[in-house]
Amino acid sequence: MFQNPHAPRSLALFCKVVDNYGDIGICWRLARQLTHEHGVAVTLWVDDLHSFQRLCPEIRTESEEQNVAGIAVRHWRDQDGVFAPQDIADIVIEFFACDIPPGYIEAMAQCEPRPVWFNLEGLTAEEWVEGCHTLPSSHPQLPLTKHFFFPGFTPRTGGLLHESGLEHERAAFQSDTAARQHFLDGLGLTAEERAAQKISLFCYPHAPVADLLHVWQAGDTPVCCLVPEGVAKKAISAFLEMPATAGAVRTRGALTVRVLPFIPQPDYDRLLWSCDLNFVRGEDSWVRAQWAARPFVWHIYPQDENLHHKKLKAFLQRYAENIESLTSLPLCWNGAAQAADGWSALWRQFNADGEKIMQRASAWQQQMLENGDLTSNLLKFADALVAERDKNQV
Ligand code: TRH
Repeated sequence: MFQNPHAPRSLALFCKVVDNYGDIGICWRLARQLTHEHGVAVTLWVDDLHSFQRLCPEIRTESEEQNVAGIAVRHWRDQDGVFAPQDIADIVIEFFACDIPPGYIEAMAQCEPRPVWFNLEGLTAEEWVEGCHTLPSSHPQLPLTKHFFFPGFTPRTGGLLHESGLEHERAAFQSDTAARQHFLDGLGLTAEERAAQKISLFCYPHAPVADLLHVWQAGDTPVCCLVPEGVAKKAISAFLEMPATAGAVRTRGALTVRVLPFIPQPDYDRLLWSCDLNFVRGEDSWVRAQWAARPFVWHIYPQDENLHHKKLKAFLQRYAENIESLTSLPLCWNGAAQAADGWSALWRQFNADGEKIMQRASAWQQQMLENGDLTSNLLKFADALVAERDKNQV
């Protein structure tokens, strides 16, 4: 097949939205970075345009094909059987082992040279990841090899998604009082709320939110809790004594709870950068909280047989060092331990360790930067596979 040597590399990224926003959140971030920083021609195949639109309001949910921010977005439904070798990208990524259309795979096998094929896996701090990162897996019938690519926290993994300008943007924003005030004003915060201890709250419905709200309400320090619409609905509307819709706000005791609209991804970063503490969940908001270099508490996505508790502990083992409250509060938040002395004592200790926790957040962020960013690491690995493939063909 004739290939124009000057044409940009093409890449197809397949995303199935299993649940919530993390799947498309991560794929959209990866697609933008590949396009904007590496000049790759990306086609993002996604099966749920409605979830996508919440993160990226430009998405038209009725469009089968659209171009957004330089990325070809295709609605992935039942397109099997319609692919030819010329439709196949140079690099193919299936996200979280989603099964890409069999017709696409068959067309991949007919390409000469064959594309590089990755399964981009989910993030975990467990040690086995290092042994599985970049492992090949041969297709049982076709002459194709897929490689596993694991994000991670060590140099022997693929690292974490991190845009090249992110560090500069974050530092500029965090040192610019006027920019922060402008941003928080735009979210409707009053001067009192801006001056309070600001805590963003993003978690799954089973988190013990009511316990924490109670502690903050009864505390001496003014706390402003910023919660996206739809999150912890039951506990939040009970506190507000009204539906937890965007714009709803109420102060009781030392605590003000304010419901925010779901904001675009870049603004969500700014929210994390503006807060003193961030409760985050899943995968993408968890990683963004780490890049914010601010204290955070992770609510892990629940799995059968409490498998997620193992993953949570693996992360805390790397992250918490010897700061006990940095382990005990997240364990209780995730139901992996009991708050034996109550939430008030847990919170008091977490606050008392504030300075150490802040320093740890910065040190960890610096350490993670040293692993390189996932997108560049993935392309480097793709280049190495292509070089090996071409050498074998000579
Ligand atoms: O939404 P999540 O729970 O997503 C996922 C999925 O459940 C997925 O199936 C699972 O595999 C994964 O978690 C572990 O949490 P996450 O990963 O943090 O994704 C949320 C995305 O939404 C992230 O990209 C940040 C973005 N976001 C905004 O853009 N604006 C907002 O206002 C908020 C609250 C989040």
